Amino acid sequence: MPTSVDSLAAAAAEVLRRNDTGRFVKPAPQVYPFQWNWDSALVAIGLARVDPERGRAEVRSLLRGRWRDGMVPHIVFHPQETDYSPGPELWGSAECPAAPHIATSGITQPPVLATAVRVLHEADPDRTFLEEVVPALDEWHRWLEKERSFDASGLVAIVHPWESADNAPRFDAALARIPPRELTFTRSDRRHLDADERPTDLEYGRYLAIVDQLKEHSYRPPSLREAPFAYVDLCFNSVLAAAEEDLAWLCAELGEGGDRASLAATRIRTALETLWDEGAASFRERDLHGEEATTDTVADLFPLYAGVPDERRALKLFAQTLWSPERFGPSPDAPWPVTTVAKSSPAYDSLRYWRGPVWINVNWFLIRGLERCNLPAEAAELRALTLRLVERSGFAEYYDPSTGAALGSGDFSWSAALTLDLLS
Ligand code: 2M8
Repeated sequence: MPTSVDSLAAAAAEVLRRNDTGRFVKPAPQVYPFQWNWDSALVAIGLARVDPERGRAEVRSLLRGRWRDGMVPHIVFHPQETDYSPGPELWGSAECPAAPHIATSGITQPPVLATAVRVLHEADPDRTFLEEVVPALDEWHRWLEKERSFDASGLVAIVHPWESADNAPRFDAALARIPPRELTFTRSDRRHLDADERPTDLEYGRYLAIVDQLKEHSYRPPSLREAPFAYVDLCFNSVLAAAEEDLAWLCAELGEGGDRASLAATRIRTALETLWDEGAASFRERDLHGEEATTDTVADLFPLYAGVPDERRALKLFAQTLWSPERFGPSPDAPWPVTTVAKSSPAYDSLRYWRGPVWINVNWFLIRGLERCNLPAEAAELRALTLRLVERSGFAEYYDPSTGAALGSGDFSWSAALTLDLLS
């Protein structure tokens, strides 16, 4: 494993080169052979540090999968790869009126893209590129406003766990209401990864049942109340608030009014502020269909990333929640932060995917959030531990908080990309 900053950066850049299909950077060498939405945006943020032109190509490539109504899909099935199930056949996007020519999924993912475009522009200004992509970013954000808001607060709902950290226990109660459908294919993740580190078949059956129901309406449910799953995810909303601000910034660069984006950002941030829970020292999210949401997942801390808490709340959230040894922070038996589920939660599992392990993208969002909320020393501490983890165990998809061992896929693109950003 590389030990110096230079060799760590070189190894990270090499992972991105190896995962580059020529058309897009795949999230991982084998497990994820297509183009995923927030993976590509995070990859572009890393590429901004080493090869901005390639970063711009990544953004263009993702936007090729854009739907006519503005949605940027969660997966673009560029045709040359097939070793992934469920693949394009599950979604049948060709049957949907708004779909593009290229096969895609019918749902979206956290909108990090405007932030990636801003990072690219700050690293290597390119006005022509902004003129090309800013209208598409604006349309996507407008689509979210139109299709996914459910009241005047500006908050939006996701309609499938795949639109966020899919297997997180915060979705368990909502998912329990969905009768699973039978799996009629062999899961490709099982060919590459240990079953203990991935969602169960029962969860997959429910994910597929939601897709079946959404597909009946070409993935545009008549209303969120009628969608089988509708959840006000704090990760998604915080990413959107920051992305709207970044979009407003990009519009200003172009000399255009970014008023809609800037107003949207303020509205979402104000709404997030009201979700603060003083007793829990964190934010609280909710299931739109009224079930009690499972709390104590790392999404509760995401409003930090959007700069929502004032200094007092941010400090309290850090001391009592993010860095608390019983909850998300380092402890003698689990020294690697930040866990994706609080260790005190009965749902905590140090091995399984989004149900406990440490993720580099989550740490990256929180580091930016701590910086933004005026906690630079705390941000530096988390950054140092994150880089130490990567140095020790490589660019894994996720990590065991107790041992620091690599879990999921190796050579994971966003872990490499965000390492480049953290080093810069
Ligand atoms: C994971 O999701 C896919 C389904 O979309 C899967 O489990 O096969 C999630 O971690 C998701 O957030 C991520 O974008 C994707 C690719 O890395 O993998």
